[in-house]
Amino acid sequence: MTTSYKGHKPPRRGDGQLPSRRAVLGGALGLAGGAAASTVARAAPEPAITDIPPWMRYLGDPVDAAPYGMPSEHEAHVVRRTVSWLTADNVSSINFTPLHDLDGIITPNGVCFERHHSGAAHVDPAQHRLMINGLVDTPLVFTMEDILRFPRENHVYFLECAANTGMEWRGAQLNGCQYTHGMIHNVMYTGVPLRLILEQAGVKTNGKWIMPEGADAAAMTRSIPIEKALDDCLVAFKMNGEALRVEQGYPLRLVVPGWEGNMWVKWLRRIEVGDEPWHHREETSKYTDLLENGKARRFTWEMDAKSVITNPSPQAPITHGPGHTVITGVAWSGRGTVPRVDVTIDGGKNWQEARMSGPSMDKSMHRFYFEFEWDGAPLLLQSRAHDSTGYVQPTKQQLRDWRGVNSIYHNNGIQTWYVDEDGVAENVEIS
Ligand SMILES: Nc1nc2c(c(=O)[nH]1)N[C@H]1C(S)=C(S)[C@@H](COP(=O)(O)O)O[C@H]1N2
Ligand SMILES: [Mo]
Repeated sequence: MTTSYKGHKPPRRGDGQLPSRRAVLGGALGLAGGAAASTVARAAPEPAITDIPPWMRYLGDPVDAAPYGMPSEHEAHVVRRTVSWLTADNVSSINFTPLHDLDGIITPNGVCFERHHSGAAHVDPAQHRLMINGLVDTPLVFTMEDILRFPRENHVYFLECAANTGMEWRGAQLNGCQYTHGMIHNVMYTGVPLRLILEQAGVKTNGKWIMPEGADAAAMTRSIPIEKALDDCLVAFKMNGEALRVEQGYPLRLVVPGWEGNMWVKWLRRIEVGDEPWHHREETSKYTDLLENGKARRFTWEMDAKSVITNPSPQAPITHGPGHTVITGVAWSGRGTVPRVDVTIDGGKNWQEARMSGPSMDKSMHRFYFEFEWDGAPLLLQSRAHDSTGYVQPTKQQLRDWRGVNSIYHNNGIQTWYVDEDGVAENVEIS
């Protein structure tokens, strides 16, 4: 099988953060497959199973060895990573979720990506307060103990930074789904509906917007319409059953389901009610899309449907050679569920429906799988999400036709991985 693609060998697992050449493929790949179903096992007997391993010869750790459990030492590579040239300092910074090392739909707390404008604040919950002020009948202040006396709810939601995949607007750049798509996490939140807290203070009839404020040195603020605040926003204190991590806003964060991550104010200390948006920095100079005609898209809150193949991908090559191969990835939509994801192995000539697996919840991540017989020829892998509103994930070129290339936000275009004969994957685009 031939292709016009000429590239270098991309870095192997673990060092994928080097920007790859902006590879563009003009080539045509035929459809792989057709091979007879192969066995995925090896012939018995084998010493690794017939010999007694060291860990069967001695007693294991006592139950008090790890009061707070950590992953196996063999999983030490499953970590958040930074991109050195992207983040000059590590305080106003970003790191990335290792999507290629995860499965299912829940992001473990220790690897949820972090985005801080002024570092992660260490807040004493005993001294922490949440104030509701502005256009309300009674300005109120709540302690953490007060918050825990409201009825609480549990919901699984994804949080995606609007800048996720932002480095790819002009062409394929970062070599790994951790770097191209890892500004997302998906956890179960326990929290109080913001509506109940606002109702206690009594929103005045001219109260049309809220402005949440963080207790970090950035004092992060955003304007959110009151309709959203009263609909499904949560004031959350737990993630995946345990207290929020410091990095995620301990002890209190705002959850704004389906909307861009910047609005999910961490270390939440104050919510002001107003009659118009505040036009703060994060909704004027940042988190807006400058179009070709000089106008900017603003208040683009909802995250459009998106998907990415996490395995194989540049940090997770196919190592087993040709034969039965499992492709997997994640999909999400800020407008609902993702009932369908299509996968192509030939750069979009033929699409096949992937198998969705796991709970399908509104504004949560979804997991898909696609199993096939790999004939060992190069692959051009893509996935395409369809959300519950009928919206279909666009190509990157469609996005550029609509919005130009000035923005770094809201890039939900279809991702392509080129996989060579050795199973090594690289971030490319198809022209
Ligand atoms: N107080 C405060 N809240 C904040 C931020 C911040 O810097 N300070 N960063 C925002 C941005 S830009 C994003 S994408 C999300 C990131 O949430 P995470 O750190 O849990 O991934 O938090 C948002 N909330
Ligand atoms: Mo963000």
